[in-house]
Amino acid sequence: MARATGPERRLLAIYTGGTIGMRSERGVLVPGRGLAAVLRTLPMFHDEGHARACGLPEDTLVLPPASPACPDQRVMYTVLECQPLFDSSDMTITEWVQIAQTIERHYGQYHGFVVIHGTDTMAFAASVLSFMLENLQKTVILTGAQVPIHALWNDGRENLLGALLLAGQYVIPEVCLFFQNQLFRGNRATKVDTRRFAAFCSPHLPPLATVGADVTINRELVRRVRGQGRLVVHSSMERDVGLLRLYPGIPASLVRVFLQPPLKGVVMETFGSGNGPTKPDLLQELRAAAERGLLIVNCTHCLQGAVTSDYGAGTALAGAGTISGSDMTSEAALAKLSYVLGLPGLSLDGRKELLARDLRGEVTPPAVDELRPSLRSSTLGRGVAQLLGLSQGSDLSLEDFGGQTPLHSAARGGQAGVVTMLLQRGLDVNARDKDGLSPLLLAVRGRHQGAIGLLRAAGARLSPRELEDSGTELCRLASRADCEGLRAWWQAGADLKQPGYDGRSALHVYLGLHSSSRDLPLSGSAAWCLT
Ligand code: ASN
Repeated sequence: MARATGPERRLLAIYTGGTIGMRSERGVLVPGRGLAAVLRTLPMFHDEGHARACGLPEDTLVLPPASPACPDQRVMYTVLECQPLFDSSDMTITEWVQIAQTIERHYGQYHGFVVIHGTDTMAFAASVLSFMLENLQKTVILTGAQVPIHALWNDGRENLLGALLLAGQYVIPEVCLFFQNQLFRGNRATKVDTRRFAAFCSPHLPPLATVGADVTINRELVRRVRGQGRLVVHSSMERDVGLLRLYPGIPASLVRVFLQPPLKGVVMETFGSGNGPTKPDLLQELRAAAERGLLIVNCTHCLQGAVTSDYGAGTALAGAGTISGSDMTSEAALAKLSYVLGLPGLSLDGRKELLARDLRGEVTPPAVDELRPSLRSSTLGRGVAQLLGLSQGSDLSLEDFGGQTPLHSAARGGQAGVVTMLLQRGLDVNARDKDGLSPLLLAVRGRHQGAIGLLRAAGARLSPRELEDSGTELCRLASRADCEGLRAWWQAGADLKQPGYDGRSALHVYLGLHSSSRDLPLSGSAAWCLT
């Protein structure tokens, strides 16, 4: 994840409908045309003077500068109004495929994409788009509103402006959903309120970013682009998928009817941690459907928590051939089914295997020991156990599913003693996990001076990629006079004079806020580095 560079960022805003642009007709809200014309009249959405001075084309809007210090950094955007516009209750896979194809057609022309969408099915849309868009290297943000943008008191302006600013200023290569100052991973979000402006939540993953006086990006949560593969749009999503919510006493005959062909996959919402009735006739219907090849994914109807194998009433469903949906939202599970069933040439087992895997960050992968019983429970625990001789002869450089070694865990936890032992055992001090992160970076984030010192003494170096964003991070720390944070970076070898995204170094930022460098609350090495 990087802060976008360059003075001009170009976005495409795809307006599909939803409350944000709705008008009241005969007492009810219906989709309204002409959103771009409305935005043009609102100074927060369009700087007419700048547009004239630059001779921007008629269809291009430009935001005022986000920071007065950088008047040349502008987010320009074009609103593409779909025809027809929808209340999102009418959106289907067909419309979402069209959105994905629109992004594909314009992928080279724009730095990022905002999809303006109704909120009712926005979590479905974001989930489907996350699977359709493979190798995404640009930011895609869905947003909308609970109240139309024309209303005096509304959430549409804030939501749309936030989405444009985030997509324009940051490269977050995911399909995201922005609402009420929070940027969620799209396939982790769900709508939880019909009226409140905080309409969405993400029960199993914290926001990727939050917007207040500052923008805080949770970098460690943002998925990394793997390789340089070009964007692939999977348009062949399976439409014959369904959602069945169990309720106490649901008759087996009803389940039988629901599971009939042409249905090829179903998300079954179950009780609690994935439990359901254990009536033999109902289990028999599920078993028969699974045996003819219907994919049945078990998702809990609870907002929080995952499907487990704690209860007989849950294992009975697994025994009937259902697949655990773990902590996926039903929206994500349905989209994933549609995607997996749409992939050509896979065996039934191949599809089941894909359903169980984390493909787009939609599910929390099972703990290492659940999948590899021979390994100890956590990376750190494993490393320590091995050091204590509990598993003599095993490989200390074993990685977990994120590619992290025991040294990563020890560094993240600031366990100086364990770091020392692991280094003595010859673990690679510069090992990178699947996101390219080293133990040293994790120690810096945790501000563990002891661990940083040990790792540095053993030859640890921050990679150019890890340093990529450090200028901006250092400026942020300097703006808060965060001596401890700056010292951790300095100790790890970062150049504190490195410019941030707007060309200013941590020192510039600090001096801009405090009249004299003599006021620096930074002591010792960090102060020396800045001055
Ligand atoms: N019914 C509207 C829609 O989903 C709700 C909204 O956008 N707030 O299009």
